[in-house]
Amino acid sequence: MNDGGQRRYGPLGRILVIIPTYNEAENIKPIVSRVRAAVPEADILVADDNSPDGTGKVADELAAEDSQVRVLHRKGKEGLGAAYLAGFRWGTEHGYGVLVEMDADGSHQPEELPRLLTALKGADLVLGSRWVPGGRVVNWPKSREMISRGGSTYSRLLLGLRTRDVTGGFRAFRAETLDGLGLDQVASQGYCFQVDLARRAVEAGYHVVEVPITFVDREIGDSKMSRDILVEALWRVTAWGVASRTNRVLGRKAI
Ligand SMILES: Nc1nc2c(ncn2[C@@H]2O[C@H](COP(=O)(O)OP(=O)(O)O)[C@@H](O)[C@H]2O)c(=O)[nH]1
Ligand SMILES: [Mg+2]
Repeated sequence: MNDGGQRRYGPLGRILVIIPTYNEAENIKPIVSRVRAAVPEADILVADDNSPDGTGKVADELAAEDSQVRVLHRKGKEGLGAAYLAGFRWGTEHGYGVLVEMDADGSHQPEELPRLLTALKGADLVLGSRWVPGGRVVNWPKSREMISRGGSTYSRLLLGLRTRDVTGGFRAFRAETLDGLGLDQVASQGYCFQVDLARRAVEAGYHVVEVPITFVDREIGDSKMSRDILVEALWRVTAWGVASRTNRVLGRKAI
């Protein structure tokens, strides 16, 4: 918990990098090898939603060659949130002390992961952040940048968060932090999953640190961002904002 920086943090323990995939057959090999090179001690869990393009099969081939690569085969496309929840469950059951979220498409650069892990030595949760000084985006269409910045600003205002990048998906959690987030109650499926976890961490009083990252737009494959995902994010964030304000007025604890 955050007690003004006085807390002494324990060692990080074993690291699991969870990579959710849906149709990332061409991206998965390069990203796995970059993670292995950047953080050789970390294990990797690919959480694939039965991608029609055969990503799961490519991941199986990688796992067959390297005992530090594992694959979680899920039965169908259930969204980013559900894939991460399954990955977190697998990771905590297998005794990992650190669980990392990272996209498969190269937008999150594995070479920046050591900086996130260093910051986690003195934090409960580290967010890779595009919107703090030193953070930036490369090759992202202006429209996507507007949606992302707008989503962060809207979430920050409604939920009273001080973190700048609330929607990003390059993060490192201590396992104890995940234990305290009430993951059983998380219903968010799409990208608002990231907002949901960030607000839960802040509300639980965890020490959340942002580390600047350079986010590079994917070169291969398609984004899974959709209108449905945006609509889900908008209504959920609005509902959380209204609920936390109402609870504050009534003196109840928000969930
Ligand atoms: N397992 C799983 N992975 C997903 C799903 N939706 C997106 N992803 C993965 O989540 C990561 C981020 O998605 P991406 O399409 O790059 O989103 P964008 O960067 O916001 O355009 C990528 O690694 C995707 O393959 C899903 O429904 N299931
Ligand atoms: Mg992407």
